[in-house]
Amino acid sequence: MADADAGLVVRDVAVRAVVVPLRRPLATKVGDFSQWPLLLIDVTTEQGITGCGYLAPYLTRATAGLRTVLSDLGAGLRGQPVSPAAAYAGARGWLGLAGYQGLALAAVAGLDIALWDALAQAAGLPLAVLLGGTLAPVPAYNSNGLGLIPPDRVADEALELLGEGGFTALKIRVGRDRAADDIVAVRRVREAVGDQVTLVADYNQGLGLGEAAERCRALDGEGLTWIEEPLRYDDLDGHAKLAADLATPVMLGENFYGPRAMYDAIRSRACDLVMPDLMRIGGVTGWLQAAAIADMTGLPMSSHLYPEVSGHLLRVTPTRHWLEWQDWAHPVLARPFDVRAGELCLPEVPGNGLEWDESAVAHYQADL
Ligand code: SMN
Ligand code: MG
Repeated sequence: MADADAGLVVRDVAVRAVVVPLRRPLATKVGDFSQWPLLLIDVTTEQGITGCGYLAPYLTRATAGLRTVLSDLGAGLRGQPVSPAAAYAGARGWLGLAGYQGLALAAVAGLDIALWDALAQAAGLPLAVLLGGTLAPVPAYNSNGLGLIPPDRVADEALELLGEGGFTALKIRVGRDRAADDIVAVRRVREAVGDQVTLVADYNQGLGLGEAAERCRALDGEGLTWIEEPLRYDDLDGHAKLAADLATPVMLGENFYGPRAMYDAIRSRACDLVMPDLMRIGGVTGWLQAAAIADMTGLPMSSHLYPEVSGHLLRVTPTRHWLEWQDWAHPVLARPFDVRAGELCLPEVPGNGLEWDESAVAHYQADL
């Protein structure tokens, strides 16, 4: 059995760009989003199985660079056995020279997601099951709205968001020009949804340390389950000061570039909770390493974006906490995932369950 593998050999890697509209444009402290660029990644194999994944680089102008790295790394996979571990390790060598974070790691993640999908399809198992878990539903909060809108509109939007899938949890963006408006917004949402609903607040890195202490303290008594990214994401010392000062847990994670960055943040006591982003943490392989770190250090772990694949991964995350639900890729999915009673339902199909709606892909195709 020397060198036995899954019996799949990579034929090619295709990357296509689409830009889809957001049903509900989202204003945040890091930017306003009305459309969402996606890179769709297809790893074809000699055996006829195609592994799929997508990356969401936020900005159309970030897309071309990522696409170039994906194509470069993808070319190196041609003729190789489908082995995410080998591809990840191989990329590490290259990244040691090109830089381990940013677009390079994102590209590694995109290929890793598609390679794991191919493996799971070849095994005839849903990804969560291949990884040793089950398809039990995953508790989710609705993150599809409650951007930086005027406080007099938040109550109606909060109720709408709860109704979109029987949700019991929501995220509200904060960081309005006037601190008092954030408090009013949070209180109006709370009044509208009642005490039983879980509410989390996201500053999207919008504050400086001085004002953060004051503004986070002012929100500390509002019954929030977490306060997310009050400061620039890499200000670990600043976050550690806030985390020590606040009763509300501080959440970081969507900007952890690789599992080691998460480990560093935890060791710095910069956060009480973690929520890696599938792209930035390094795909399925990076996520699994991060999940082990969260387990060893005892931190609850949630997801950021990528609800479809993250849903599978949360099933095998020992300290699983919340799935962040956004339906932003739905316009190009042949089988959008469902949320019922506030839980993500993982489809009973082999692989990660991503499948492109080809006519929609043609419609939204973008020359990026
Ligand atoms: C977020 C995600 C994607 C775009 C803008 C803002 C946000 C989150 O930080 O956590 O959902
Ligand atoms: Mg966030």
